[in-house]
Amino acid sequence: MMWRASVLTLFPEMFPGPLAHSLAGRALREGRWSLAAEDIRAHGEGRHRTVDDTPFGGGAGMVMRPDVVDRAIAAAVPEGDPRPLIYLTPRGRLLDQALVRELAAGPGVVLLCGRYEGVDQRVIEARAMREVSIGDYVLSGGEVAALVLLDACVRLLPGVMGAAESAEEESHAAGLLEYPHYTRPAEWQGRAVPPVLLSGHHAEVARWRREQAEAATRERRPDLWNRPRFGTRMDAGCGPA
Ligand code: 6GU
Repeated sequence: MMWRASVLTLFPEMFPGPLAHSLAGRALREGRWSLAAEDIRAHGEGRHRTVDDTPFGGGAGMVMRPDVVDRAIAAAVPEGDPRPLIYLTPRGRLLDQALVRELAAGPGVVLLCGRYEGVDQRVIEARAMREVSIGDYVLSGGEVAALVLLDACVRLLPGVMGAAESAEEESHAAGLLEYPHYTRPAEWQGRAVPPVLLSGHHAEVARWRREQAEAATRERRPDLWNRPRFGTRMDAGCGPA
């Protein structure tokens, strides 16, 4: 079965957007995944197709109505659809490569993009949505976050990516940042490529890359560096049975 994505949004014209290009776009044309955008506005209330209202308890901004959002979901998702329903919100759990792998391995996703101050919490609970954030900063809506999540999932689908990128994936999955990359010319604006990369000593190249990856991770991402990493001698016997 094809991996299927449905996106509920007030801005359906933002999809597929960048996902029509490059790797994801080719995979979309090849039928390795599908994308459907559902316009939440089509399920709005009254002649003006109202989708939002002022927050109970007061405060700034507008909140998307639960009845409107629920109708949009009902229109986009048949009864018994096995796909997880994900609400993209800065209140959600952080998206990481483990969640990306889990979602890519399943039947697809249904993504709800909020605008304004957010979505009425009752429809989030009633539909048992998973709340997901892509990072600790605030976007103007969930659409760009949905594009990020889809890009990360689609590149893992069978047949989408080449062998080179597959190998690269393993570095980050192992909890390390990538080593730096170099290509021709061997000298550029007085800057030489690290000589070990021109030496032809494969074991030394591998050791140098490992050291570079570890140094970058230690300096830039102490949160990753201080996390238990499997496949290192330090944690021998501490991994899953
Ligand atoms: Cl999922 N939505 C919005 N609006 N802002 C975000 C986000 C999501 N993730 C990080 N910032």
